Amino acid sequence: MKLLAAAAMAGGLLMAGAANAGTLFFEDFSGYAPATIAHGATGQDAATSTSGNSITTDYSYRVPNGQNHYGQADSMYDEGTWTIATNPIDVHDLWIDKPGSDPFLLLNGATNDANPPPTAWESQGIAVGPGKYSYSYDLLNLCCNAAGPPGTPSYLQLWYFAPGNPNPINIDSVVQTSSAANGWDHVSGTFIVGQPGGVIRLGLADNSNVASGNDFGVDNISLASVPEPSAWALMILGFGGMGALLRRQRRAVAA
Ligand SMILES: [Ca+2]
Ligand SMILES: [Ca+2]
Repeated sequence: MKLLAAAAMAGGLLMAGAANAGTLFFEDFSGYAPATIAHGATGQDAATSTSGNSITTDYSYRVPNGQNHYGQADSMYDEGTWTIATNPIDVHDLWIDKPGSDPFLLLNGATNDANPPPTAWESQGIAVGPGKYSYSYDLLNLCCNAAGPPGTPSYLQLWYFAPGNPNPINIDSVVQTSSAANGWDHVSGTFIVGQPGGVIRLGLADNSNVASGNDFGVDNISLASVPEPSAWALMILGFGGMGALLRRQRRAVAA
């Protein structure tokens, strides 16, 4: 019976370990209604989706309604603008024509080279404990403007805020040098949150101050916890305990 109790406890620990390993945040930009987003607001825009996720940004919102030429009210020719749409050419006639029905975040990177640069996208607060986390997102080059410098590098920065620290902590930097707009790049990595954990926010900025070639599509932003080695050790011990119990039971039946 003692062994049974030990196996049950190991099983419980196994369950706890599995529950900790999971997605904490996911944004696919499918739950936002353009009509509810303040139109033309300059800086500090905010929007909430039906999923409960929210966006804050220093960029200015544009309605994805097909006005895609310079001088039209809702085109994204202005630097530092954002929208959620399914086809980039609907808001900028030099951007790629990518017919589809999956909405994603479109950013015309700001040329403001303030340090830190203006926030292009930032999530709501996400409560976390200390530990290791993984993130990933999909990145699409919307450009390229034939009049821009060939191969202009563009940078997107992902960051988080640690408790009590007003300064963003950078967790990745992505450089895009492609002058041809093609498929999605999948970007991923891990980072550590120290004691005592707290509330973090994920964000994106454009670190390039060149107007042509800093235009991005972003989708499927994800944050997940990564089990610690100690958690894995407990899970392996749990499997070992279950194995020992099964072996003992088999011997008991044979006898
Ligand atoms: Ca999407
Ligand atoms: Ca641009």
